[in-house]
Amino acid sequence: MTSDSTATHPTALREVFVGGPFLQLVDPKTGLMSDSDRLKFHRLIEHFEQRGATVYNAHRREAWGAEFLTAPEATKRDYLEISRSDLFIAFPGVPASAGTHVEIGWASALRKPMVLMLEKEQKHTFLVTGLENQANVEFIWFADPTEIYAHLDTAVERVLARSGERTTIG
Ligand code: 5HM
Repeated sequence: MTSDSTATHPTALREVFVGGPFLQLVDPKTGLMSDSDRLKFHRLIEHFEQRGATVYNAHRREAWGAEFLTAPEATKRDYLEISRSDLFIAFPGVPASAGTHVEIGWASALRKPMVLMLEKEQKHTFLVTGLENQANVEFIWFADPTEIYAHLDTAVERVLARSGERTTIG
């Protein structure tokens, strides 16, 4: 018998950054994201927090639209949080989220293990779908966000196992 809490989750994840479309999901009338969009991020955040990780996520930090930071403050915090994270995970978004694509560029250059969740049968930019040979990334393709969870832990394990290996970017 072992008291090692990592026994059931062999990979220790300390800090995780969760990114994805934000501005386009904020309803101009209410100034807030819808409940279903919040739930999509909330479930992902919870998944990693239940595994003991500290999760950085702007949507929650900025109260789902109610407490937007200034652009310079959000940019600074996101860059610092991605820099310190062991894992970057994001929805690039359909339509593409401009901010998330900037973050994917940062995470690639910082050589962060990345998991990107892409929507099946939708258009995604070549510079994301072509990232596989350039950066440490796993893609999860989904039609419905609930499908993500069957593949998530395996994708995370794979990128973490490869971290430290040389990639073209960085
Ligand atoms: O361009 P868009 O809003 O979709 O960019 C979303 C990404 O930018 C998120 O992953 C989030 O980390 C960051 N972001 C932020 O931190 C975006 C906005 C609004 O554009 C914000 N804070 N207020």
